[in-house]
This record gives sequence, C-alpha cells and structure tokens, in this order.
Amino acid sequence: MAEIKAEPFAFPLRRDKLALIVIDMQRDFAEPGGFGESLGNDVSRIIRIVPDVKRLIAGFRKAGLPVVHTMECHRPDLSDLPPAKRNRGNPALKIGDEGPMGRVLISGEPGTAILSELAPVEGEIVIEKPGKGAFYATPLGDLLKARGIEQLVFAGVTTEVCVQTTMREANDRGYECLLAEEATESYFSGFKQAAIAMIVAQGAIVGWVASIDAIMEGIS
Ligand code: C5J
Repeated sequence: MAEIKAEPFAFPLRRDKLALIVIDMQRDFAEPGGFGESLGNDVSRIIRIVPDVKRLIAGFRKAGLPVVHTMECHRPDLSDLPPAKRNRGNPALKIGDEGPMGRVLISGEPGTAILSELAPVEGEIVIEKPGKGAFYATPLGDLLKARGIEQLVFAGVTTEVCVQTTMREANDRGYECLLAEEATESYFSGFKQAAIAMIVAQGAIVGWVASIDAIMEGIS
C-alpha cells in the first residue's frame, strides 16, 4: 500500500480517495486591519505560511486531486450568527460591523475573501461556514461523499481552532485526516505544537501530521 511518511506512523494513502481542504485563509484573519488583528492577534504569523499553503495547493492541482477551500463567514442579515458568537472576544470590531475591509466576516465582503495568492480556481469547492468546523451547517459532507473522498489533507488557520475543529468533525465522520505541518499556523506560539500533539496522540486519535515534502512525494 502507498504511504506518506507521517507522525505518529505512516499515513495509509489511498490517492483516489484524497482531497486537500484549506481552512479559512481569509484576509480578515491574515491582514492588518482585519478581524484577527482586532482581537489583539499578531497576524504576521499567518501571512508567513502563505507560500507553503500555495505550494501544497499547487501540488494537489498538478496531481489532479480535489482542492476544497473554506471561509468562516455569515449571512448579511446575521441570521446564522448566534449572539454568543457575536459577543465573544470583546473585539474592537464585532462580526457584522463595518470595518476597514467591509463588514467583518460577512459573505461577499472584501475582508472575508480568501487571500488572492490562494484564491480558488474554477471547479474547486468553496464552503462558507458559520462555525469553526467546516461540516457544521454546510454541504461539505455531501459534496465529499458525492466525490468518493475518504481521506483529507488539512492546511490553513488557525491550527487549534478551525483546523482542529474540522479535523475532529471529519475524524468522527470516518475520514482519515492528515495535517500538513508547515501549511498551518496559530496566532499563539505554542498552540500549533500543542494542537499537533493532541491530534497525533494515542496512535493518531484525531489524525496524522506530515511535512509538505512528504505529502508531495506521496501524491505525485
Ligand atoms: C478563528 C479560525 N480562530 N479560522 N477562526 O476564529 O480559526
């Protein structure tokens, strides 16, 4: 069986069942003036991984494998935004407020967009998600099932919030999940490694982690 060198042990690759899922590489989380910065975060940490995420996406496209993009965002009327989420974090800008890049985390606004370097191309799945996990209140599960996808490689931000939540959702739904180490980041030094340790503990209780080079070697 084909394998990808990974931790805590080799990932059992089934190439025809594999897709890449890129979580929330949005301007609002990565650029100065956006929602992430309004919460007091150092967004330069996120921008730094863009070349690595780009390389991984390019590898999947070249291999002819599906690429899925997610965006954390809400409807303009905020009907999918629970007050408990809107009020959390005590940010200078709340979700739905008018900010320097349009209304914060609202579908279609400039700040909600995926970074231009990582923009989806025609035919790729784009999921708008109101939660931290990409399966909650979205068609993601049905879309993956329709394509016969059973294994997911994860990239994006933040490792310990939307990436880990989605990996846990996917793991519970029976997907084999592999995190691309250099293609994910946290605002907090230490949280990324802590999240990875949780994911791979107890014999890959949530999933595996591998380098981009190892993933590229496996899929090419
Ligand atoms: C957060 C995310 N951190 N994409 N969103 O609120 O991880």
